[in-house]
Amino acid sequence: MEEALTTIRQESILDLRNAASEADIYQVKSKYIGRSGSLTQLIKNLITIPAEQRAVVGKLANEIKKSIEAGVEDALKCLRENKKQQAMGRVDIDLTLPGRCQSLGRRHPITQVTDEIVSVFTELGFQMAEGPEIELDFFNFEALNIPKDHPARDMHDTFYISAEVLLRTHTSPVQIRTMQQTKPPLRIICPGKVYRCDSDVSHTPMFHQIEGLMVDNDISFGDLKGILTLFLHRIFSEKTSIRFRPSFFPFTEPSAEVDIQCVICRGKGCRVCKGTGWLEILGCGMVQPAVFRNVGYDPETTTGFAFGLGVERVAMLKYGINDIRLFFENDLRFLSQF
Ligand code: 2NL
Repeated sequence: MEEALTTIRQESILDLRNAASEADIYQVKSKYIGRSGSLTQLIKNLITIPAEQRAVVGKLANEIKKSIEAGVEDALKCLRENKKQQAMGRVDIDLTLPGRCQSLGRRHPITQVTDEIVSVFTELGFQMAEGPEIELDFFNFEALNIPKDHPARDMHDTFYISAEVLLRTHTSPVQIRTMQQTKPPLRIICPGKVYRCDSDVSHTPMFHQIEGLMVDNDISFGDLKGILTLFLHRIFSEKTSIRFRPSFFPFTEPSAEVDIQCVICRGKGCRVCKGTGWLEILGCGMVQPAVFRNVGYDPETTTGFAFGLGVERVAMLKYGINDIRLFFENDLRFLSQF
């Protein structure tokens, strides 16, 4: 029996040494000291040997059992430690490779031009004002001297939500709301998204507009010309010629459209300016007394000028872009040039 024990001890040591996985180790454990393991069986059979030998052999058998248990624990610990080391020292990451370049984001060209325009006016003491894109007919049309049957409504290609609710077609309602809430004097600049049911190379159903309004008791057309000339010289260049042309808007009287010298041909006449040498850039005028009356201002003592421009149009002329849709396709090859 002692011989059998020695064999068990030696073989179990060899088996544990060859065990390559946790499953292997548990198999070795059960082979020797499991319920029907060889050492377990042998211990059960101790009863069959003479009592004087039993004490010695029993002690030896117990020692072997203990050493197999300890061997199994050691083997498991060793295996787990190895796995951890392997995971930490994995060589499938090449630390010498250069890092992946994280490209820096930037503001959309429309946002850049908007910010640039707004900052020219905030430097002149204008305050930025914003308002809702879903508007009431009253703020978008009625208060601006455009009643329901007015032909100017056709030009606006309005998206109606219901008879009285619509997507604003310009940012003028922001100025109406601001005037309703504040007494003059007033200097505000109102950038924002506007909507018109129109779509081709120079029109998108949503575009960006900036309107400005200056109100006090002695504002003249001279103030309008001075401020808008200064503004256009800042956005384009000091050398750009500017002209004011008579025009019509229901909410201003007198009204004008402002042209800049063609940025492409410098006034000689080309395809972009249709041979005229001039490009229309904004609309403006002295605020209609009716508009002041609609917001509760006294039209006898209140004067002011207002103007409106399309941001996409300014950006297209500034950067020589011929298709407005490029701004909305989100192609980074286009957008990252600005
Ligand atoms: C254009 C013309 C313009 C205004 C907008 C305005 C606003 C109020 C009162 C009076 Cl609250 N006028 N805005 C005035 C003249 C022209 O825009 O062609 N925009 C692209």
